Amino acid sequence: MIVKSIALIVTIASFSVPAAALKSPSPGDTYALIVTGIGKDPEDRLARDQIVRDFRAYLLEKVAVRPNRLTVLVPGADAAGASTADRIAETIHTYASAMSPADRFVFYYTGQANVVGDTLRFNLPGPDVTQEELARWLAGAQAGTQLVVLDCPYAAAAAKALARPGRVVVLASTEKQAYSPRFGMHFVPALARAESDTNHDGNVSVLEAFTATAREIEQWYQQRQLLPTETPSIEDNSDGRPVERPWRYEQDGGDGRLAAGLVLAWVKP
Ligand SMILES: [Ca+2]
Ligand SMILES: [Ca+2]
Repeated sequence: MIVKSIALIVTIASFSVPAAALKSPSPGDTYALIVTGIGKDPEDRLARDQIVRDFRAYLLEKVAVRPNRLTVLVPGADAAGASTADRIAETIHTYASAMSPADRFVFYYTGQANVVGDTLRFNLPGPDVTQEELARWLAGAQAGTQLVVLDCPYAAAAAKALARPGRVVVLASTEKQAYSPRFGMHFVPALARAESDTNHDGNVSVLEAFTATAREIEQWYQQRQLLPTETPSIEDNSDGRPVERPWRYEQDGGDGRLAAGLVLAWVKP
């Protein structure tokens, strides 16, 4: 009886896939959590708010994430929408309990962070969250494809803690870089822009968006004759060591292959 019920549900589910999902590069569902940390600098805060708005719009409109599978947590919101440790843990737990290996999970952190010892701490309202706590919460997510973006200072300090098979970890700065990075201001628009599709296969992979971002950041600092205070990297082969030039994965044999295959949305419908 139970077996029959499950079979029926599976049959119904397979016939009720919405049109938007058929266009998705992934057969499963996408879940996403965007978290903004606290920031003291008003200009930086405005920039991060814009990144969050743009990434949210991209996920809803281009990736066709269902609204009940997308959560944005920000400082200063009411209890349910606040970026506290408890709400982050709860949201990941709620999504994780609904996920299957065919699904995808996107986690994006933008805001301040610091390092104590070797541990990255995300600066949030209330207690900070450590890299170990985040890794432990994310470990419950069964989604076979995961994208974790740490758009914060010292990001690469968390590479080892967050590395895991099937997970692309995008890091905006090295473990020594203390300044708030520009990363998301380039990466989020690059994901949504058709011109980022440099191999002309009709989609923008995470690697293509990252490559465009790394070049734009390099140019931004060069044009202002400033020494770059941020060097982004990717860890996606689960050894915990990120590389700064993942577009060379075929020559170098390091990270980049998984990011090259990770496409959140087609550029052309
Ligand atoms: Ca492409
Ligand atoms: Ca690696």
